[in-house]
Amino acid sequence: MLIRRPTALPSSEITDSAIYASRRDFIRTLLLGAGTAGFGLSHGADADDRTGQSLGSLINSPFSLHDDKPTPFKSMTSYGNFYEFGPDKESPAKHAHRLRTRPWTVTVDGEVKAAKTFAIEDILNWAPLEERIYRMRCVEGWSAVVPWVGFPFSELLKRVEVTGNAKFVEFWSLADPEQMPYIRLPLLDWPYREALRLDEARHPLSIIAVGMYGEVMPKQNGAPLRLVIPWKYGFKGAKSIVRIRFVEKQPETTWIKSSPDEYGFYSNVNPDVPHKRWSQSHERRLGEFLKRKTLPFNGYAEQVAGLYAGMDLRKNF
Ligand SMILES: Nc1nc2c(c(=O)[nH]1)N[C@H]1C(S)=C(S)[C@@H](COP(=O)(O)O)O[C@H]1N2
Ligand SMILES: [Mo]
Repeated sequence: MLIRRPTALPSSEITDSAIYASRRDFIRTLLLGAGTAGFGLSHGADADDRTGQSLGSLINSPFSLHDDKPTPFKSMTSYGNFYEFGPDKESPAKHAHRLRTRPWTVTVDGEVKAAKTFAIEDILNWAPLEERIYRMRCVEGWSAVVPWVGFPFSELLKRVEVTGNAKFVEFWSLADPEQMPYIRLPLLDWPYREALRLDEARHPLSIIAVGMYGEVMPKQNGAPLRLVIPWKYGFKGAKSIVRIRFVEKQPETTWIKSSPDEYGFYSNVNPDVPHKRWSQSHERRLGEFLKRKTLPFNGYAEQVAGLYAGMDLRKNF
């Protein structure tokens, strides 16, 4: 997500987006003071922090892409968004070491017959872990190819009984000011919350990721478990999830609450629908120089376009 301070304008990141005309944005950027950095060039202090914890043998997923080469591990761990650890792209790598990932539980409640709380150790045994090489596209214009490790979200649905009222599912991230220093600032409406329509969550491409590059998830990427929805902008993938709630009505999410005219509920990657402040037609892969064309549904149209049949994707952006 992009919250930009005025001095950061000469961004090598997304030239198209370096327009922030409205007074409201200006004030917001002053308040929030986010910075930007060159693509794949700058690395946080703790950048080379492989977790070194293997996840054992992994199943190769038929959903993996093999045409693009994965983004270097170091780029994926040193450049990213995790506002609980600060608004700069380098903040997560600097501060996420403060996150404690054990003990860790995930509570599943809302429109379920009985609420349940699962320990991470059990979740890791739900299903054989798969390697899923996915494209990822951030709403701000950068992209990556990431070998995630995880299992389909639908594994959860085998373990809770959702009621007939459940139409949407919310994902809540941890919000602990002791571990996450920026929770004390009103950068966003904490805890970070995202949501999907239930049929989107059930889609076989939707995964809960517990690792990447064959290893336990680095803290800055959302340890110990996060959501990955490859056809949507990256912000839909809530990190460090502690609560999953099934609900009847379309929920309010963190970014929509922060800026409803800029971030939509669906946020399917769409090169034809610009963000309010910049084009979405192209993207820059982390570690690369030339931009490439952004693909509808981030290249997953064949698999997911049917979920949105008959919907106006400009209105439902
Ligand atoms: N809890 C939480 N989850 C989050 C974010 C965040 O700030 N907090 N940022 C989102 C955004 S904007 C992006 S692009 C991705 C980045 O994931 P990555 O750092 O693994 O690339 O995480 C998403 N999940
Ligand atoms: Mo993002």
